[in-house]
Amino acid sequence: MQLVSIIPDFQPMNDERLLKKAASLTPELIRTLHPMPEKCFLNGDEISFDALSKRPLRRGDRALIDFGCHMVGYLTLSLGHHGSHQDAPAYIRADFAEVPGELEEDPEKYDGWLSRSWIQREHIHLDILPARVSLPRRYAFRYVRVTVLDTSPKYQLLLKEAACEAVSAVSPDQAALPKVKDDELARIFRAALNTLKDCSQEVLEDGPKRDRRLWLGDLRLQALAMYASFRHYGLVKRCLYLFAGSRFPDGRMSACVFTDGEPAADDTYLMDYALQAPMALEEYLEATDDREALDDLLEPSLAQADIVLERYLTSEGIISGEGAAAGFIDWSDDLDRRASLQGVLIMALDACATLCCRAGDAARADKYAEKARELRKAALKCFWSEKEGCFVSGGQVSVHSQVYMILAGVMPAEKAARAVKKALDGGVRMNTPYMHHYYVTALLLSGQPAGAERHLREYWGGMIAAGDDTFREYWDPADPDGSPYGGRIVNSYCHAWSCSPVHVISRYLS
Ligand code: RAM
Repeated sequence: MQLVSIIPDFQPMNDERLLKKAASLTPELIRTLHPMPEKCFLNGDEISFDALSKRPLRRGDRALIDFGCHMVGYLTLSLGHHGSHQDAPAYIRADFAEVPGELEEDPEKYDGWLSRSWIQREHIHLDILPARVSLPRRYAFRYVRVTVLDTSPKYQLLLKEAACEAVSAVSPDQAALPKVKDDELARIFRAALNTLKDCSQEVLEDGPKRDRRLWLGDLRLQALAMYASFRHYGLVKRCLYLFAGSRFPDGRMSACVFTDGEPAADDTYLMDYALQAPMALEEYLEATDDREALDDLLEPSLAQADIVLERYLTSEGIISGEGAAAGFIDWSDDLDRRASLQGVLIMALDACATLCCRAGDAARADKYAEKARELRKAALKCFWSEKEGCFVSGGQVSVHSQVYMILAGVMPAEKAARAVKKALDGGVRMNTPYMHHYYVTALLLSGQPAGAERHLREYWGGMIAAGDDTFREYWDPADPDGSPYGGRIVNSYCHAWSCSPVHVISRYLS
């Protein structure tokens, strides 16, 4: 499934008042100087940084530096020379990686559908040594590999210092570790917290390596994790205002907003992402009771549900084919999304009803609640299969359909466990931590807490067992190197939607 939407001459509709408020909430980034790395490898052999810094390096040498933890920030290298006079520029390459596997890939061979410009690689000429070189971009990394492409027969290069300044809108000591049962859960919580920290920049980015911007589906899970940890409410509020402040001309919220320079809605609409808006607003208000946000964001958020009701529903009250084509749900080529999207719509309608109650508009709240009831009935009629003992969407059994029917309150509670089991045995599989999060919450909400905990330990714990200290955007334990983009070198290994264990562990497992 490729996600590339191009609408010729697309002009977002901007609300300057909301965007101004969003701008006023831009956080001051906290800058932390990272200590020099201890662990390094020279041409594959372990060596201390101290020893490495004294080793003359020549053409073909590769120094791998492990900073010991994932970070987002800027790198400065101090380089010197050894031997006779520097009679030619030194030429080096720096490859940054969040996980070691990225360094095993050849960027030249990547031929996927996302731009190769995301690959964190720099080529640098050093005309004069010694030199201090600040590398040009902000990087997301734990590992840096410096390859000496050339010096000359007269001199060698010295890599004397590698200093990193990490940036984030939050600091680890602003969040306490909840009381958890054991070390395994503590490790999962810490990695999820690191993930959230490194994605917390001037906006809640989806991934600090890629795409480095706001996505609405990711934002909702980050926000939940934020309320349970760093509590940077201003940053969440800023993101909610950005989505409301730059939209499609017809009022739909974009799946993603570009935030470098003037904020601008992307011309990508994902129905289930837009429907997160009322839910994310309700959760924000539950955490903050922020009246200003309710006043400003109520209408743009309700509009997301109204538009779907008007545009993407059949006369039977089921998501239409056109609607299904505008959904995301999970990275999956095979998935029939209709039942899942129906579930998301019902959840959004429930949130709209709660928002209207908050705003003191009981009549409007009733309308949304009534609509949600209608759509539940329609879903049961259209998707439930007595023969299969589970929900079937477009003739297909998937875990996704069961999960969203549970979350939307369509699944009869006593049937949930069997339906999920049926879908797990041969139904369409889940691929992203995003979907696995909703699976875990569906188990929690359908009286299966032990299964939820087991799954969280197995799935997120599997990434830790693979060596990660932040959680990646895509993880299939059966295919650890898989990618939705046509190459794992562009995958993000510290990804917003994967930080949800912070919320789940704090709320349900501690
Ligand atoms: C990717 C990003 C992002 C996700 C979208 C649907 O580009 O990984 O996190 O929300 O897809």
